[in-house]
Amino acid sequence: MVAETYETTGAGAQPEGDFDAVVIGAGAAGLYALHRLRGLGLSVRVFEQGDGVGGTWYWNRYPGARCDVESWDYCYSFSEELEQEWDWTERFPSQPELERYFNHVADRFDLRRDIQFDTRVERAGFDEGRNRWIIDTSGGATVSARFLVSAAGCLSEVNKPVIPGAETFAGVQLHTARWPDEGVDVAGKRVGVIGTGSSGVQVIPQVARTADHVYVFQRTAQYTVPARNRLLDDEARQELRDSFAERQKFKRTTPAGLSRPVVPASSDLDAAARAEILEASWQRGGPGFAMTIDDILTNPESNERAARFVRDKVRAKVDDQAVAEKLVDIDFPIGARRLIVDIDYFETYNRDNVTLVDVKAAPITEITSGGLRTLDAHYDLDVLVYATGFDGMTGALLSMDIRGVGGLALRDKWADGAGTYIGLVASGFPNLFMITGPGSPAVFSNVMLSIEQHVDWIADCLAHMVEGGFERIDADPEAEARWTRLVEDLVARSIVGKTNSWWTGANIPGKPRGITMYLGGTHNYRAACDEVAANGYEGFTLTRPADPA
Ligand code: N01
Repeated sequence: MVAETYETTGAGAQPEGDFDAVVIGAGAAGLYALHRLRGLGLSVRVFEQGDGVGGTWYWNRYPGARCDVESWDYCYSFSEELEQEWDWTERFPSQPELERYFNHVADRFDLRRDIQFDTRVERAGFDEGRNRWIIDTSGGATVSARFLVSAAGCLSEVNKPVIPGAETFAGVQLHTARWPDEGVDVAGKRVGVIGTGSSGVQVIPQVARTADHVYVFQRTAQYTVPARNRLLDDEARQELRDSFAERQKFKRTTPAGLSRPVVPASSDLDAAARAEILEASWQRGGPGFAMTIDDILTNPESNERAARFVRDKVRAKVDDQAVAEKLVDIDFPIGARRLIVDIDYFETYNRDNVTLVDVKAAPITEITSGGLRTLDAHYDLDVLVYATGFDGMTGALLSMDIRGVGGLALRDKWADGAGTYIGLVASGFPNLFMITGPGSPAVFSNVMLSIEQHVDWIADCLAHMVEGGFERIDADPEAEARWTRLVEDLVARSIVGKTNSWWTGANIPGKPRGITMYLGGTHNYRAACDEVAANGYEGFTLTRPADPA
């Protein structure tokens, strides 16, 4: 039967498969969702646009790609056996190691048989007559599912700015998040890199090792702190194994979902004590730097002291002080953008084959067949790397045409901002769940722990529906409005986002501005979600087949 409010564009009007649940994406979230939902006895199909598992760690295979959450936290915790048998080799895991890990998980839990690779979900429309989603895929097939779960990721839709003349470039152009599996040989080549966010800061030192010359096109200087990555030895791994249960329990009580979080020092300190704490944090390395003292993110003076500390460190690392001044010309508080964690980034500017180009002073005007032109110069290039990031939080969801009750498009619902209820559902889109969606802590947390919490909540909700004979769940608009206000209030009270970045949507022309992540801490978020469930799915309307529409 064809939907009353939705017409498929797939090869046939009749669904080619009926599932209890369809999951979009086979990254960390999709894999765990498949495992949990299959465990409920549901029939599940995962559609994945790549030809392998791992999501972020499948796509971002540029040299230097590495996670800035420590390996012992950036992993699943649902299976102690999995944890006990896997050996992390480094403090901060690299892309190849993470890709191996997700492949291991897919094999260990026999997940591949329910994943259809090389297949994108293009459209999904809710059939109100049958309370099912009708889903069109890139392969032309149309399937239906009672439940639709987006595990499409919050940093997966690539942002590649349109620069005049790009199509004329004779060399190789590529985005860090679409780096080819076989790699790119930059030896002896002139390489341009646009962007100095986390991706740019990781890839630049790597390409500089073999390229003839690297031109870094920096528009916004950024705070970046050393990773102090290190190898883990057998003793460290044994200690992690032995502490598994305790760490899993503890990280669920912390704001960022980390088992060894930075515990902020009280701000009641004199200048010397502050400097000592900042120095200790700098030497420890990792992204906790802006959390080291409890007022850095709330008190502008304290924030400026921490920012000055970083700027002075950069000046000490970079030989050419004119270059150093460009690298520290930062006009926003530390922590207002995601803090970058680097390995040898600033040291790279001491190489003869690296040039920093300030494209805030002289913006990029065009790409030519032979390179890139700014207002005041032309740079001859063989390879042009876009380290220009993502359309975060909503990009992947809105790249699909998702239509809810009355044919309402999610794009239209979110035209002025992405409102959700508890970050997991959008009112008017029944039986659709989002993992790391807007209004959830998403990447403002240890995303692996957040993913598990989202999936567990969704799975418990579906089990409740199956047991209770419900076939439709939708959030009440008032509950959604209340949650969205809470998310906005938390953002308003914080220094976080007090500048333009992907966090605020400012990197995408026309995108509504505002942070759509829940900043109240994963422990509080978990409690809020649990309370909704404990109160009989408060804020939702659940419907049985016999109930009037
Ligand atoms: O992207 P970004 P990213 N002309 O948006 C520049 C996660 N991540 O891929 O700031 C010139 O941060 C742009 O300049 P500006 C992590 O959450 C994690 O680096 O807009 N420049 C900026 O410098 C991170 O926050 C890891 O002025 C242009 C850069 O491109 C998120 O992903 C590693 C431009 C984009 O920076 C995104 O990081 C990698 C233009 N037209 C990513 N357009 C780790 O775990 C854009 N830019 C370590």
